[in-house]
Amino acid sequence: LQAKYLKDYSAPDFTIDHIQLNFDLNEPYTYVTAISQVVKKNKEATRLELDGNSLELVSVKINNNAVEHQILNEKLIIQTILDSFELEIITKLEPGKNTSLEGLYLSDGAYCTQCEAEGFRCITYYLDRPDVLAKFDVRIEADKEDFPFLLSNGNLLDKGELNNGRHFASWQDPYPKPSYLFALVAGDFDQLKDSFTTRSAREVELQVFVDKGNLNKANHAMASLKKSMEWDETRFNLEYDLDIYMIVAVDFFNMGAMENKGLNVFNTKYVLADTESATDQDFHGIESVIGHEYFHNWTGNRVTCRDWFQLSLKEGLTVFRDQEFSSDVGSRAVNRIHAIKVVRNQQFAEDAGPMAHPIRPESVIEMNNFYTVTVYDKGAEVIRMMHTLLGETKFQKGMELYFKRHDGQAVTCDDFVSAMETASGVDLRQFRLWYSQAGTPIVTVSEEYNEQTRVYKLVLSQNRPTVAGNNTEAMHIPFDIELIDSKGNSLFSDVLSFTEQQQIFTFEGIDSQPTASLLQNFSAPVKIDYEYTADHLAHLMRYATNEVARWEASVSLFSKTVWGCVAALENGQAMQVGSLVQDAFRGLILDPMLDPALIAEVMNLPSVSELIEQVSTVDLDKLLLARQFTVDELGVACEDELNARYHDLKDQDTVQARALKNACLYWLSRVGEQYEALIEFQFMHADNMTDSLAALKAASNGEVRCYEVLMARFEEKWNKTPLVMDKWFMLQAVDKSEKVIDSLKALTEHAAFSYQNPNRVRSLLGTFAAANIEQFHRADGRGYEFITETLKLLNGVNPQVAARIITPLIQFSKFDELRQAKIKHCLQGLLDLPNLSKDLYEKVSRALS
Ligand code: BAL
Ligand code: ZN
Repeated sequence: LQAKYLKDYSAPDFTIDHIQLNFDLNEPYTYVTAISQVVKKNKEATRLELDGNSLELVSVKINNNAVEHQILNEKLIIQTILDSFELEIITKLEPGKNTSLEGLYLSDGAYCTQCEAEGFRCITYYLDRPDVLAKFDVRIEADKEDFPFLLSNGNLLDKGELNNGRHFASWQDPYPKPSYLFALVAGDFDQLKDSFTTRSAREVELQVFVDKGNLNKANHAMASLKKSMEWDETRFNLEYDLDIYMIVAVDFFNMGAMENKGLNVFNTKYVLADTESATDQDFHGIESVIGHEYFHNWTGNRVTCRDWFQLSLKEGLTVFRDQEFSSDVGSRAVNRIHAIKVVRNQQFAEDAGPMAHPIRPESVIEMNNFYTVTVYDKGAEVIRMMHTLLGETKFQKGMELYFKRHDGQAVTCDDFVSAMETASGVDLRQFRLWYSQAGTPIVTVSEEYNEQTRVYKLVLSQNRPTVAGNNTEAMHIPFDIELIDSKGNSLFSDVLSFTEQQQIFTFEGIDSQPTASLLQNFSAPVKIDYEYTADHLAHLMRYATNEVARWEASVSLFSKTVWGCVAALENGQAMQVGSLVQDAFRGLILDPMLDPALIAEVMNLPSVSELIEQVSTVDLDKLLLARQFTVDELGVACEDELNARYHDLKDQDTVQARALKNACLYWLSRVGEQYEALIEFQFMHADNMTDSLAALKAASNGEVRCYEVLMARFEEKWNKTPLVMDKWFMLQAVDKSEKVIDSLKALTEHAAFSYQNPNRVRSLLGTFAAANIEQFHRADGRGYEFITETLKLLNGVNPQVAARIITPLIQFSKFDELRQAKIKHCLQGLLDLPNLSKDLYEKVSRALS
């Protein structure tokens, strides 16, 4: 299997400026006729090579005449001396058998497509690369009764009846686009309609399509879409450009959603919601993903990527935009904390594992493996750093110039940075290293205070991991700090421009040793190496001006306590959670000035995997004991405060109140048996999914006796609602008891479970691997074996989903030798599979090399 390299990029020899696509949708066979207008770009070229994947070719014609051709390594090759010509290709597909959910497939009786990154080549032979932009005309024919809606990109031109109960629709997209943005949907849906008037007074028709019977669950998605459209006009000065915007929710989908021009296809998880069946977190997720896909219309569709190595050009930027959207319409601090956790928890782990890559990767075997937290979330942090360095006004000037220069083009990450640089006048030459350098830099901090001169010095030095083939020059790190005096007054607050290997920052007129709040707001995706004292952190928890910095201090204080307990275990001493730590958390729970949702974030203590990210090797068994001990001690110490806050909030109907109330319940669940009744009461009387699910989670966490009964009631009520069953499957997957693997095996036979549905697989099996640290990493290796068996099965069903679920199995470098040996044995078993997919091959071979 051959890797592709960024350095080998060359512009295409031929391009296609128009394509007419005709779909004759039928089971078992669907015929696709593609008529492309091909234009030679490189005068020397005589060989047209079209991409294909698992296609059955029916015929090929040039200018209406059959033409000689060859199929080599899935590519269709035609020799030609013509400068421009019409190419007609007919292919025969079997959508009903397509379980990979790439290209054209059936999802619960509806046809739909997924073409990003390279799925269009599963539909027809084509120049399937993002720098070939064509205008698409699409005609769809299907049975009218089973598929009353026939949808594609752009505007509806025509529709009508045909013989034999069939009908057709013709669509035209006026904007040239790469093939990855093509979409087709045909099915029977409920349709929610609305409209949006843009600020230049154009009326846009909005339509959300959902499975029959779900219309009442589409309102939040529609409201989110309108909010997104308005926000993009206000904050980014960007207006929608077609007369219609459609969103279709499908149950079988590999990703969260897809930004196809004018016709977004969504995973039902990010569309369907009502308070009875969806949590506050689900509502938030929907708003943010609807926003994300909508924002792609400019950052991704109007200006797209030259090649797939540039994926972060559209994804990093669009994640940044969706984060800003969520922060402008909701709590900025809470949204920032969520984003920081994703990077610290998942991206740092990726950077430390075999799949480490820069946000602009340099080599790829399977592109689907690079829709990663690095490209997306670290990519968004890189955009955020530019925003920090430039400020909002100059950043927006940069965006304006970017669109002025590149609207309608396929460009590179460097084109984006250049636009930012030219428009702002800020030198970003050194900053560009963030695009080419993989790994997480570590910033070591030391300080000096001189009472006589009243000078305080902060010494920063940066260490960058060596990742093969990457340079290790000093990077430009925006380093946000605050200095606070002993009374809690702020002495200094600004972003330091840290650009050298080692740099000393001097502050004059400082009357006493200050407490430093470092890397505030996570101003760069780096780790900090600094010996905080518990007093220092408790001081920051109380006095840091920045709310995120206060949360940050609590994370560090908790982590320090846990690692202190691990050290005690190693030295044969008793574990301890000091009174300072207890007081800090106690004070916080009752703080009347803080947003309850923010307190809930603090109480949502760092998970085992977050803690593992803080060290280079880990004794997992000791860490599990130490963390649980710390949590339990804090629960007991704060019992009165938790109880008081719970009862104070229990009847308040806001997202923030529910978040804190349920955090209190979660902590209380392990304090004593007396809280079982409270958990049960909340479950039985909840009128919304947030509270029901929180009660179940507390019951599971507290291992209370009624847990099984509550789970059974929940199942009975929701077994016909797949998205809610996913929540139930997730709870099953994090069961910490020894019997969990046997239970999960049995649950794969559950009527609501299917290996073919990515949401089900991710909830039951993905959650086990990613979130049940105790049982996945059990010392006898059964957790690894169970997931390996699952992966062998999924390899043949849906390679993309398999390659997502394998992540925890390849991130093993911090564990003990025994566990590593067991994992490697499992990975070798996968590598030996005769039909191993490219997706799994790339990850397994990197892990074993
Ligand atoms: N482009 C793939 C899905 C997304 O990032 O929006
Ligand atoms: Zn995206």
